[in-house]
Amino acid sequence: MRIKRFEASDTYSAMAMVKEELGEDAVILSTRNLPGKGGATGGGARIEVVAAMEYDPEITLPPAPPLNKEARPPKAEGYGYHSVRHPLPPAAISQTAAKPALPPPDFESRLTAELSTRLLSADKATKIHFEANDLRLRFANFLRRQYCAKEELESRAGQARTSAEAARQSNRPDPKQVAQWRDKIIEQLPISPLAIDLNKTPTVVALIGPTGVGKTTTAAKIAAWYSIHEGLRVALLSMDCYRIGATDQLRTYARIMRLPCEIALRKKDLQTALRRHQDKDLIIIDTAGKSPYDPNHIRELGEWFSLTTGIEPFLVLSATCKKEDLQQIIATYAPLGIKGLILSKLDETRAYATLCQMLAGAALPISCLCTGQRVPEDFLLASREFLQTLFGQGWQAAAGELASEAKDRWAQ
Ligand SMILES: Nc1nc2c(ncn2[C@@H]2O[C@H](COP(=O)(O)OP(=O)(O)OP(=O)(O)O)[C@@H](O)[C@H]2O)c(=O)[nH]1
Ligand SMILES: [Mg+2]
Repeated sequence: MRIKRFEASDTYSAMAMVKEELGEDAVILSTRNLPGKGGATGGGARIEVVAAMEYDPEITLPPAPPLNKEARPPKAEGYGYHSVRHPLPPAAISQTAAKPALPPPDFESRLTAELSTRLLSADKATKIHFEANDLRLRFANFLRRQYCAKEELESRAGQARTSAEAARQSNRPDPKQVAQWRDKIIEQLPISPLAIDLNKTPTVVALIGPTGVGKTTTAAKIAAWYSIHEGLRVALLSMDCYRIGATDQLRTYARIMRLPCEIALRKKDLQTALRRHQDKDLIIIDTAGKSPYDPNHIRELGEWFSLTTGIEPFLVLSATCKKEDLQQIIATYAPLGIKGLILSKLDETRAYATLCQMLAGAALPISCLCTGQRVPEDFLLASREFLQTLFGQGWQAAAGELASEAKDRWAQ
């Protein structure tokens, strides 16, 4: 709002001055007669008109309204107070102000002090307009502060996000470096494919490990590999009298492959069966799966194996097992003198990195790899090339390799 005082010899002339200066929309705030030189009724009496213009489009509030002397707007004619500048309408704050500066913290107290001083010397009508404009100014200032605070918060949050992302990026190792580390680990994996010493017949291998890891299935796969593929004399032996139907499982495989199969329910049965198959190149013993936390399991297995020399225990580990559990399982079975590891269910996981790391740390040779449920197809003697593909490039690449290899292998 712009307020101005006009003085003329009569009302008509005063109104003409108002219209000329403030335009048709000017509002008359007050009129009064001013005493002339000869007193209130004497000659030379004048008319005073105070008029206001509601909105002056040429005048806008500066971004941060400072109250210091240098930044004050010019004085209006008349009563000697500032023509009050119109605060920016709320909508204009976000549209026109690119980024208004936040007013100084003591802005409002200074504004109040200054306006109070001026109000003391102003008349009633002027006081009302001062107060109205004071309110508008405060409101605009409040909106501006809210806007700035929101802007500031958003920009701080953005900066925090950017720096957190930068920190994450900088902590993340270079993928090329990761691949190099992985290749180094794979190179260092101890690999010793299951081998049958034909000079010392028979070779006796026992498959041990937790429940359901694939011991019986792997026993059948190994039997198939050496009897069908390598043409060796193979016998199967089950020590699993714990689970109903466990022996039937192995017997069924043996029947299909036309291999002898013995069931050892007591320790002396094991000795007798081993003696009976001295003419074989390979005897595969399937054992009962138990929890690695079963305190009697390892002791009992140790007692059975100790009766006969030359039994080579191979620990079957499921690739789906958690790293911590794998470490615990290896530690539990270690007292039996593990000859090698058989990794089963490699097809049932895609998370090979931790498995690979754990195997490198275990320092036990990897002897066989099982890649599915099919007997005999989903089996291969441990091969560094295959593990390089599987651990380095993932399952799809490894499965492609397996498919072409299995075709050649079992077509022979
Ligand atoms: N996907 C997949 N399944 C397998 C693999 N090896 C075995 N299995 C399956 O795992 C399940 C358990 O296999 P078993 O051979 O009975 O396991 P086990 O260790 O003898 O079990 P227990 O004698 O009960 O301790 C069966 O459904 C098998 O078909 C493998 O390499 N991949
Ligand atoms: Mg079994």
